[in-house]
Amino acid sequence: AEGYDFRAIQDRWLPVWEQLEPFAAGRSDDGRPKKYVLDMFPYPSGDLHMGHAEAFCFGDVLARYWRGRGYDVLHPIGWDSFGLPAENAAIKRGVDPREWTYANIAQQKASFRLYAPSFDWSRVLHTSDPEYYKWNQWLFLKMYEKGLAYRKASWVNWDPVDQTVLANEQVLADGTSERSGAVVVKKKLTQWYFRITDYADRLLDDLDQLEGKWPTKVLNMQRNWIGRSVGAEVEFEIEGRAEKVPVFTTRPDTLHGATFMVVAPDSDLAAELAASASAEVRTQFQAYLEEAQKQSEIDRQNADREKTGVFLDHFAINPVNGERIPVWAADYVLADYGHGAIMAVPAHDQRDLDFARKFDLPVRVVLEVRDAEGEIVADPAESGVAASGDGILINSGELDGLGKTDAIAKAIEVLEARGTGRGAKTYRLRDWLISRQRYWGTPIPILHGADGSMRPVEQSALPVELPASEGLDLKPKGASPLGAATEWATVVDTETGETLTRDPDTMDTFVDSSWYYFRFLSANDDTQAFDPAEAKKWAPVDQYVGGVEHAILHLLYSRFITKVLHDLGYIDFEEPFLDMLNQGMVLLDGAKMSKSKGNLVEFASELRDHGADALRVTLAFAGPPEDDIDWADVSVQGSAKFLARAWRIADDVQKSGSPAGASFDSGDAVLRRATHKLLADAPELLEAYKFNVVVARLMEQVNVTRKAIDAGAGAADPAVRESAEAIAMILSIFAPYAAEDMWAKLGHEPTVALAVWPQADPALLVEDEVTMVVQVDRKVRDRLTLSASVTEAEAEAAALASPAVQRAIGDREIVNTVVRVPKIVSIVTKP
Ligand code: ANZ
Repeated sequence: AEGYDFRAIQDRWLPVWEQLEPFAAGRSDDGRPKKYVLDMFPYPSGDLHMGHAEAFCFGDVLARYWRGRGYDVLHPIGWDSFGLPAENAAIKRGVDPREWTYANIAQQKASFRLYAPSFDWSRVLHTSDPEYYKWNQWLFLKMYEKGLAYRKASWVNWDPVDQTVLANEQVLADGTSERSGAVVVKKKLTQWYFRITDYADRLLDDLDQLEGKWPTKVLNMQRNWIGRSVGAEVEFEIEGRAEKVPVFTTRPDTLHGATFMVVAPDSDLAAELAASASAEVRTQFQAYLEEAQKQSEIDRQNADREKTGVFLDHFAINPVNGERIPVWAADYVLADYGHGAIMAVPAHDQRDLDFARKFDLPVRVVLEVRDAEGEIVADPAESGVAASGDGILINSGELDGLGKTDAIAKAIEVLEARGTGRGAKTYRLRDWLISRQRYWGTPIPILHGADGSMRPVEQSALPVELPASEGLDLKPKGASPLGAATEWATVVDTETGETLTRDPDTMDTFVDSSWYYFRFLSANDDTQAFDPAEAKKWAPVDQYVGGVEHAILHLLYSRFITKVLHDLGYIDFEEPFLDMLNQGMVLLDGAKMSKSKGNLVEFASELRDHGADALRVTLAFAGPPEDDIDWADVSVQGSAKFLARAWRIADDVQKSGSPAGASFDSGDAVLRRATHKLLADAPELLEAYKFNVVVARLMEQVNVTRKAIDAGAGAADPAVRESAEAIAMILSIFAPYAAEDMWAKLGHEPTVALAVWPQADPALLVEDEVTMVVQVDRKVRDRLTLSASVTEAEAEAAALASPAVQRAIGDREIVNTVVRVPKIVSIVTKP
């Protein structure tokens, strides 16, 4: 057929590529540098959607770009295929979660096939394959050995709809579940944790290395999430209790102002103190605890909430002045932050002040704080406003006269000398709760003895495979459905004859995705999780592409596991993802697309109607990749027209009979300059993620090439072929099919994807020079050689700097200067 026909072109090249497998990484053993370019792997919850189309387009642009620069690129694909949606679909429709999952994967694979990201298909992984999750279990056991995986009973976030435990990270700011939307409540359960808090400092400090490479927003979200606070741990004696109680404070300088102590109602300490209180206090406390447990953590931290609490009938001793202070339980203190107990300093802390005023507790000022005018601020007890700023210590013994910072240091010194406290840090970060009471996940490889003992499953017995779902009730009940698979769950120790029970819980799927980028290096290796030699060659990931919704969870866990693998000696680096691009969202009419809103643009139908190339060019051209794309504002037809124009250039060159392989040192000079400018600029633009600018530059290049052909050079001009080849190579990162067809028309073998881009010729990048005439009082006094793109100011300055011009002006006054760049500067003087 005549003309550009995207369907014919797709049909022509897809089988050729599949035959060639040009994207298998590591095939060239010629010492070329490597790049590991990775898109966050998809969850198989249906077919691919426009969000996938966008993210995988951008990842592929970068992968293809680096190949064009001569790199050996690893660009793998896999599926994050365990998790709740499969299970929920199974419960709703009675299908097997396994069948549902793998059917969706097959559909997504088929869509990817036509969309044609340059994946290395020889390394495909699915986290729900035993070949994959075997290594989750291996990782778990390594961490168990190191004490990094442990079990404890604690208050956990409980999703009453999904009937499962949630990690802190899965509870949204409004206290609802990220998954079901239900209001999350607290429940005390024995669960498995990964000790990520051991790594808090490293996770925080190493973020500095990513500065300028990761989006600032993501770095800050991680910093806030880890939430390091620096201060002191102070030990308070409690009358009638043998052991002292530590509190965490950022303000040890205010110790002399501590007039009461507050413990979290849901802490063990509160329960213990209440137990030895009067019957009346016990009843009050019980009622208060029940009330507190209904509040979300967010509400409890809300400073504006009316303060509530119960006096626990106990007194603590302030270690710096021996003062006897009452101990209260109040829900504004959280059980799992710091030590779950605080020293309350109402004069200098607003929450404590609100509480003191409500319950009539003493307020003692220990810092003289001044306002902006230099006046001492009003007494907090009267004003109701805590004096939280810096000031001079008073009423504080040896701290008197010091400023806040010095007093903090001195207070820590004093505490340490007396053995009643020390400098300390605390973190907002909690240990990672990894057990789930659900079916569709990796079984935890632990066996429980009847006596409550635990033993790890032998490495040689891995994987512990999931039993079939048939016959199991998958409906969430708060206990894992695996417990009911009696045959599976019961193991008899062959040596001792002891009957053991398998741990029935499965792992959080964030465990699966915390190390999958290592598995791609050795996806088919059944002897190890990954080969350290392969990791040395390919890892870390040079370029990661994915949604900002993973800014905390997935990225923090991945960084943690990378550090663990480093400490275990498997790798020699500590950060998994060197550069990161967070793509925006694809919207429609300014709104997020969703099935329920009925405003879904279907990827499959866009792909069918417009083809992969037009879709990809549209996504890349829509704007900076970090910005949202409104599908109502883009023109896929416009992209298709551009592709047809580009393709026709190669078609014209082919028809002109100009030979491939001719040298490019002649031909239309203006066109050659444009081509080389494009070759020079594209890399820098692409590395700065300015994909849209590069598409615009390609459009321009197509236009100037067409102009050159029409203006007489004709399609046989070597400069036209040179331009067409450059267009094909650069266009191939956005529109691989059209570019491949162009490449063939230009007389080359497939595939353009492996053609290394030519270097721009520096001689052709030198800007044109022009001769500028300088007149003084209408007489030509000098001729200057200047850049054609000289500005008016530069031209005027150059003219005035000319000795010949200065001589001609002499000491007369200049009354007028007319500048016409780049031709003439005309100076008029006062006679
Ligand atoms: C005395 C004090 C005096 C405090 C003062 C502050 C100001 P960040 O910065 O968020 O780490 N605190 C400690 N543990 C707590 C818990 N489990 N629940 C609620 N509050 C807790 O906050 C640290 C401060 O928050 C600590 O320093 C403690 O109050 C309180 F003028 O101690 B401070």
